[in-house]
Amino acid sequence: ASRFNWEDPLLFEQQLTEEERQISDAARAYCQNELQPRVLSAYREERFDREIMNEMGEMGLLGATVAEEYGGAGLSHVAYGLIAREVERVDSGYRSAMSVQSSLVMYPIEAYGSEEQKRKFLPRLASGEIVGCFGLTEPDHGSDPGSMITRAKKVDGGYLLNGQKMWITNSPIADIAVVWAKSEAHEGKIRGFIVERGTKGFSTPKIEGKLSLRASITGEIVLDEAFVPEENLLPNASGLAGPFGCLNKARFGIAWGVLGAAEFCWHAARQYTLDRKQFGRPLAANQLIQLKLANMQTEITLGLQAVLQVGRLMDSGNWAPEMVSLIKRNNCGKALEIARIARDMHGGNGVADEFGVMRHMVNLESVNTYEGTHDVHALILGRAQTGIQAFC
Ligand code: TGC
Ligand code: FAD
Repeated sequence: ASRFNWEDPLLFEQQLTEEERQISDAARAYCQNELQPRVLSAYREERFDREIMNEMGEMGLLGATVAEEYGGAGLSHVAYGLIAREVERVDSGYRSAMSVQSSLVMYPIEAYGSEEQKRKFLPRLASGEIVGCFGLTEPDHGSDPGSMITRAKKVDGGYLLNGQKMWITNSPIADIAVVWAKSEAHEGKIRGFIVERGTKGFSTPKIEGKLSLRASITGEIVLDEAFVPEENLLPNASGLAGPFGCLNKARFGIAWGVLGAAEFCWHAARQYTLDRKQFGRPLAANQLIQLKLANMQTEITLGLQAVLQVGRLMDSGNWAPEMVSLIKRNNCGKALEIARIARDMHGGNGVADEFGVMRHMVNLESVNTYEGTHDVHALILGRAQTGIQAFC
């Protein structure tokens, strides 16, 4: 029998532990049985079903790497990546909701928070009882968050926050927001604040009309003299390294996730071109079609080897942020290209939402932009190999 498996050419599955395979299978079953049937109408209606967070919580998919004593699953980075891949096989928007909760809200509270903050927020975030969001980007400061305007002013018992955050995943439904602001009391350094829903002067208007990630909810965060008590300041993060520490984790998950979206598109293109006949034979009988399928197979296979290697390095503590830039950038770019080609291979049907490929394609436009654009990650890698900073 041939050792070659077209779906898994370099035997990725064999490189996983038994536990990792079980986690991946359980995540896949939930995503295919519970998320896949909802996504078409959610996308059409630009709707995020809030109960998905509770379901993911029940499945242990929120805060996969967070310690069990705080309600997390205490899993490896590889396991977190495998979960992201399964969620994003259905939709990048659902993976966004999961990533933000896990990497951008639970992670900073676990890594930078006080013991009280961890006990107060993490178990409820892990179960999906409460939802969080992460406010770094501002209307005028996206790629360059270090120039943010949002300020924290020291007052009796806490801080008054003023400013605006833009393009914030989950913000309209969030119960808490991890907001990054320059704090006057800390020499103007960037600090993280947990802002709770119900705070006077804190509002989260929804951004309407997205043509991408329509099954994910996105909004602003408006802070108008919003009072945050001293106990909601994250004590152990100061400077841009605070938010970037969270972004490393989220970008890592994205690098895995987009491969799930790409695999969906590849498999769909393969099946479609096997089934559809033109000129009296299957489309898949044409050299041009087979070349495209071979390219998809190759890029996804190499991408999986890369994320697995970075995951193992993260789990053993031997990683660097530039490795994450490399896989985030390349996998997003390749996944987007694969989705565009898969859309093309579906012909007219490719523009119908029922086929899923164009939904993935337009979703991946956002994923290629958020968490550091494709080009910003090139500049991070360019700096690391030349020693010259090109972006300012
Ligand atoms: P730079 O001088 O490079 O660094 C400033 C300080 O930060 C530290 N640092 C890092 N620490 C840990 N991990 C990293 N990856 C780090 N990168 C930088 C650095 O050591 C330094 O620390 P210190 O102590 O010396 O002050 O800062 P810069 O302002 O020159 O940075 C430029 C650049 C382009 C690298 C950076 O600003 C960047 O990455 N921009 C992209 C912004 C971004 O990714 N935004 C994401 C917003 S969140 C989001 O999109 C969520 S979408 C979620 C979803 O729905 O899934
Ligand atoms: P800009 O920084 O204005 O970039 C515009 C273009 O210029 C890009 O092509 C970029 O690569 C290029 N560019 C920028 N600087 C340079 C340079 N120096 N040299 C060459 N080219 C350059 N942010 C959050 O904080 N939290 C969230 O939860 C969140 N969720 C998001 C959800 C969605 C759906 C989207 C679309 C965005 C989200 N973001 C979030 C914001 C996201 O991180 C930013 O959009 C991203 O960092 C880019 O910033 P920008 O949009 O201001 O683009």
